[in-house]
Amino acid sequence: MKKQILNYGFFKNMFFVSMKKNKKVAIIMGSQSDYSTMKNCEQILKRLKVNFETKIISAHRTPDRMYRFAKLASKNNFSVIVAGAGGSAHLPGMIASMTIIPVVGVPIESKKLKGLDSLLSIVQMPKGVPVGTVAIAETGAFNAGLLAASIISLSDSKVKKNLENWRKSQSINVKKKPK
Ligand code: RP5
Repeated sequence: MKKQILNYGFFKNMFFVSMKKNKKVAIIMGSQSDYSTMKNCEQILKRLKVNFETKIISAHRTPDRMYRFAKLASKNNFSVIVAGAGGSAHLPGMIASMTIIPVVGVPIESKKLKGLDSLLSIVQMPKGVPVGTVAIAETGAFNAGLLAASIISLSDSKVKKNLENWRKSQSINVKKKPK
C-alpha cells in the first residue's frame, strides 16, 4: 500500500513537472538588428509571467543552428515559437516546416521596403505548412507575445488569469471622451 502511494506521488510529480516545463515560448530572430523590435514580445510575456527564451537564429547565416533548434524545440519544451525576420524573411516558414509547434511570424520593418517584403514572405506560406502572421514591426512583436500567451493560457490557468486582467486594464484605460 505504502509503495503504491509512493508510486502515485512520483507519477503525479512527474506529470506536473512535465506540464510546467511545457509552457515555454521561444523568441527567435534572424539578426541582432531585429532585437529592438522583438523586445516588445519579451515585454508583454514578462508582464503576463510567461516563461520564454530569446535566441538569434538566421535561416541563411546559421542554417545548422536553425535546423538543430527546430528539431529539438519540442524536446526542449517549447510550446510556441515566435520568429521575427526581415527582408526575404524565410526563418518562420523554415522553422514551421520542421516542427508542429505553432509558429508566429513577425515581419521586421526592412530599410528598403518598410517591411512589406518581410510581411509578404511570411504571410504567403504555401498550403500545408502554416505560419500565423502578425503586423509589421513593434505592434506585430507585441501582438505575437499576446498570441503566444493565449496559446499557453489554454493549459495554464495563471497565464489565463493574467491575460484576462491585462485585457480588462486595457479597456479601463480607454477614456470615454477625447481631451
Ligand atoms: C534578416 O535580415 C534579419 O531578420 C534582419 O531583419 C535582416 C537584416 O539583417 P542584418 O543585415 O541587420 O544582420 O536575416
